[in-house]
Amino acid sequence: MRDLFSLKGKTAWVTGGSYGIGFSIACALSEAGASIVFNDINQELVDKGLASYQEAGIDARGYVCDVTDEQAVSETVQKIEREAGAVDILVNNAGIIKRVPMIEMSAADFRKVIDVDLNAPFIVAKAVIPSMIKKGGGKIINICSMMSELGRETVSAYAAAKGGLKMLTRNIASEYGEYNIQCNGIGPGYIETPQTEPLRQPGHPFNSFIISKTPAARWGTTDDLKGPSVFLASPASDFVNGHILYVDGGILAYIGKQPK
Ligand code: NAP
Ligand code: GCO
Repeated sequence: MRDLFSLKGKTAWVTGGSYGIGFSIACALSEAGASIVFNDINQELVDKGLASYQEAGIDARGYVCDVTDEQAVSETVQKIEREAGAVDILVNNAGIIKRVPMIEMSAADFRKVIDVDLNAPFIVAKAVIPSMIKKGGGKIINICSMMSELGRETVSAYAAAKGGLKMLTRNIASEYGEYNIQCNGIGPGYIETPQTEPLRQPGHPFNSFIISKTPAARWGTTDDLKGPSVFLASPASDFVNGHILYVDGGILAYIGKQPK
């Protein structure tokens, strides 16, 4: 049973893995035996990430790469393959959000969110799949969202991107499953990271709202994503494909706490 969850000898690339959810997932994959590579958008963040990995006892490799830049991604894949070996496990984690009422949002801002949250996972997956096919298989985990299923005010671009990422996940599973590539998604609920910090400010109404919509009656932590990530990255999920695993404390199953 232990071997089912072992990532020994595997190379895992976590995009945007300097901190937040990506960093936590990378630590979990490392604990399961994988070698970790990550990228971030500038050297300062990569250096910050390298220091954090070192502090966690992980000998990670970091690369400066904007995941929306197809040329940069292609060059980074070549560097990773030379220095760390071909990517066995890809976690498309890098993402942004812009919270703006839709009719006030510029088309440029809408496009930027789509570019990072949907186009980039396509670009990076496209870059690593050929080597996965040559190696006889691989694992792709796309970090989706509650907004892959639900909408809410001010997140139109993000919801459109994450809804699209759900279907891109299913399509990669459909198109490359015959090469022993499993492509699944993780849909985190509301997690305590820099991305949600604005929503968690003291007195922000969203905080009590989320608690009322979550059966677990708490915000998630990045630790909550560790087990599901190892599962989807390991042989334990070799017959799981095109699935979005929601790690949301039950939000999607719950109408919300009844007013007393
Ligand atoms: P975060 O704290 O904002 O971290 C996102 C990471 O992605 C950062 O390291 C960021 O670097 C990097 N990144 C952004 N644009 C990039 C680009 N073009 N190229 C390379 N790296 C880039 O976010 P998070 O909360 O950890 O979320 C990580 C993923 O989980 C995202 O896809 C997010 O949509 C998703 N998610 C988050 C939650 C939540 O509640 N937090 C829930 C569901 C899903 P910079 O610092 O330079 O921007
Ligand atoms: C928001 C939040 C959410 C979370 C996450 C939920 O503004 O609604 O940022 O989008 O980040 O995606 O799963």
